[in-house]
Amino acid sequence: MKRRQLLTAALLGAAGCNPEQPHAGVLGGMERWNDRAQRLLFRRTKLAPEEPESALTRQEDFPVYHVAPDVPLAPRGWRLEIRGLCARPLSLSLADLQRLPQTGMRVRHHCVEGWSAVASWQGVRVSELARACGADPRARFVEFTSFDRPDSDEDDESKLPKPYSSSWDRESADHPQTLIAYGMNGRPLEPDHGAPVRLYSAVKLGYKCVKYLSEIVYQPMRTGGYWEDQGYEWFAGV
Ligand SMILES: Nc1nc2c(c(=O)[nH]1)N[C@H]1C(S)=C(S)[C@@H](COP(=O)(O)O)O[C@H]1N2
Ligand SMILES: [Mo]
Repeated sequence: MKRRQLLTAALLGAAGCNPEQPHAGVLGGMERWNDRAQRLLFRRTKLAPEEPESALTRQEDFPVYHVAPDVPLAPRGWRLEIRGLCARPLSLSLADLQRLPQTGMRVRHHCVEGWSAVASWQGVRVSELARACGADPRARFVEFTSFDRPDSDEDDESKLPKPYSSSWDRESADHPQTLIAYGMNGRPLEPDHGAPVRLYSAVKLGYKCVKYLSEIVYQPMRTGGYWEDQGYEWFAGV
């Protein structure tokens, strides 16, 4: 087993979760209750602290994660698709995203595996994209999907493992410190960290911040995600 899988197994063991049925039974019920409580407590205007420049982690010391065996590279003609419950579905190139109002923040990243690191991030707010596509208020959830996919010998397209993804509550997605980031530490986002663009937020744990982003879907119901489907907490607020 890889280190990540071992840690996952340890965490699931400690939490008493059954990885086969992460949302079933008493623990599943407790988790849904906990999600609701966290959503109620979450304040969309409360900002996470900005870190001083001196706290920046050296780029080469910022850990790198992807589920694909090699660094995922954007497919030719990559665009970010925005669809679902919205008035004007969008298909945006990197240049299109860079023409939208830019926001920056220098914040600390928190991974459930216990490490944290600081970088500055440049990009466009998800709330800005919600405005641009006319996202419906009935879309209480947003799903972010990547082109980062675990390895498989499967030839049948329909049986391939699902790409890395995560679904969010709309409040957290629309938080002012939730960005579609195309820059890290003032330079174009590198393939290691999710190029061409990634989701990045100061209000969620690392695994909610989908790298190698390909699609944003506004939806009326909550779905899971790569780690969420394996028993990790769904709300995962910082
Ligand atoms: N597509 C994709 N996004 C991902 C992951 C991943 O494996 N694939 N790992 C997540 C986890 S667990 C963390 S902590 C952060 C790590 O971001 P980094 O690789 O830039 O440090 O990305 C998150 N987003
Ligand atoms: Mo993580």
